[in-house]
Amino acid sequence: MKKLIKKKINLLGDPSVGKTSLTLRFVKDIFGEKYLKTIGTNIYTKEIELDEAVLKIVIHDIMGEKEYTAVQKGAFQNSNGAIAVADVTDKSTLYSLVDDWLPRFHDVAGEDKPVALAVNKCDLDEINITPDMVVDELVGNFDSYVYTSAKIGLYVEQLFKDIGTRTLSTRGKREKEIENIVMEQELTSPKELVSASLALSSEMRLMPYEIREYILKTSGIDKFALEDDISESNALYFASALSNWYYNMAENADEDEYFKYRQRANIFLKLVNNYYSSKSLSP
Ligand code: G3D
Ligand code: MG
Repeated sequence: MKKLIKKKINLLGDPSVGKTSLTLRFVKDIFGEKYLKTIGTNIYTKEIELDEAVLKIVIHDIMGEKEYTAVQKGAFQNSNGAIAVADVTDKSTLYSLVDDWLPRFHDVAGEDKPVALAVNKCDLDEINITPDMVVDELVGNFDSYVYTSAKIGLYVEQLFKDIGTRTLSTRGKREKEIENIVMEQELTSPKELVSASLALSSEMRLMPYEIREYILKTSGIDKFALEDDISESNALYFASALSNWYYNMAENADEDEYFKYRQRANIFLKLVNNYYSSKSLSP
């Protein structure tokens, strides 16, 4: 059975940009039906099926008043991410996100929480927010953007899926950099595979030192004398054992830690793949 992971998402933006319409399109696949103008906060949930888990997103659709109220502040607490909505016919709604909504959200929810920008009502002809303007505001403000229409149901599903999966990638910047460096290296010998695995595992603070030393020992590799004649089977055993350890941890982890462990397990599998493909390319 797939693991159920719950994440809280907020809708941000000025009145009438389409926050409630996007939410209702996504959750109930309806548009324009009579519903009460949002008073306070309305909460909806929907499950998204992913490869590795089922993601249950809890959507908080707040009242569109621009004034910073206690209700808004409360709604942002413990949030995992947000969808920021602008109205494509009205430039001011984009700048209001950058100037007001984002700082308020990050203040309460935390700087590291992802925000996806939806430029909504793209079914209308009056395009006053151009892609150039969006790109100018993008860096440092939004993690992604998409033009949506709640009315005709364009890119609404993708929007929620995008922010949902972004709430799951909690790896730090440094760890991503290390992963990129390691993945770009050619690993043509068993020794290089072991060295790369060691470098990665010491970067991943989730693995206790003793565990790594134990796996090294059982694969018959002495880290302090990384000789050139490490056998291929020992090196593969070591990298796979690290991966298996993380997989087992994931199975027993709570939902916050689950994805971290799965990501790490996958990195070691990628390393093994990298080794096989470098080897097949080298003369
Ligand atoms: P809000 O929750 O951000 O305040 P709403 O916004 O979802 O209540 O939408 C405000 C108005 O914009 C509604 O019109 C709604 O039908 C319209 N709207 C929302 N999304 C779209 C869209 O994608 N395309 C178009 N053309 N209109 C949209 P009314 O007339 O009810 O005020
Ligand atoms: Mg609303």
